[in-house]
Amino acid sequence: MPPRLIVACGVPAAVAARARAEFDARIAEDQDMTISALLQAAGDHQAQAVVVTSAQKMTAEVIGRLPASVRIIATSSVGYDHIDVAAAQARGIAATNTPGVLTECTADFTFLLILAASRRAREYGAIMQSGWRQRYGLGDALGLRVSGKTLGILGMGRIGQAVAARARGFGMRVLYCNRSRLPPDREHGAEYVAEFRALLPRCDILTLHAPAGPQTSRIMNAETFALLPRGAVFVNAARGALVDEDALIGALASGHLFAAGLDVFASEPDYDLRLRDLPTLFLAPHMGSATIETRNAMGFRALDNAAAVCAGRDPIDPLWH
Ligand code: 8YV
Repeated sequence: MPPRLIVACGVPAAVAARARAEFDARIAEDQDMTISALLQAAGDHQAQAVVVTSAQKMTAEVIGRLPASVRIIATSSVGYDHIDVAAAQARGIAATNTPGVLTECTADFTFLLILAASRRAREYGAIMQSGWRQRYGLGDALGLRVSGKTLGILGMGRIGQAVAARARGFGMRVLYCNRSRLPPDREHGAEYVAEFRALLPRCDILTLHAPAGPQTSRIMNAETFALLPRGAVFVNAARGALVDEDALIGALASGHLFAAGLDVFASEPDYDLRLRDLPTLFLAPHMGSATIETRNAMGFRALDNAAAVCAGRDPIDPLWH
């Protein structure tokens, strides 16, 4: 008998096809299942494995209501702040994520945000949408040069390192802040700055790649934005919980920040619409990993984890040991 699986989130067709071929699978149609639909489906199907996305909050309460048949929660994401891992462990339910497979596309997207914010992509797009028709003088609507600038990276995990590698191609000087210094072969020529507050005044551009959690909650706030030099560019493709959005709005509205690029928000999808009204803020709807190749790889990796645990093997990407 193939293992019983719930895919509670919308996945690419290739991932759904593989889930159907290798599991006795129930799969969310176009939309992610609500938590109550997920619990209902898991109970009805006596699921052994549940695949979720970061939009589905697997709190201790939700995990406590999963049927006893469930042996693994496999999230199709690298971030796992939406899963109460201790609660899963307490019930002996494996929890896994998908590290590695989304590193390159998320780093690419970070550069999209850096370039779009610095080079005023949102404003130029709006000008073209409205028909253009009026020449700009050589001194009008100017952006900021990216190449050769100093880039600060908070969080030098896989994605931070991939951003640092790309920054070298732009001739940038890279500084990073991380819980600990990396071995030199993984630093990509970047300079370690142990103190976040010491890093900030040195950044022309700051990008966040740290996980959400108590230590990073609203790490960008009125005080830390003020420590960036006037005219800095700020980018976040990690988690919205790292940013006090009131403080970001203030820093953009006052002109302290030249521009910003956000792929993630404190509240998703119902993000704070005041952000929409800031022309120097380039916005994307949490799409850092959203390429055909990467979303397939993430889904396949979640299925690999589910298959391993259902077959009695260790998970490939365990979140607890
Ligand atoms: C996903 C992400 O798009 O991996 C993560 O942590 O935030 C993104 O890659 C999102 O979580 C959907 O699962």
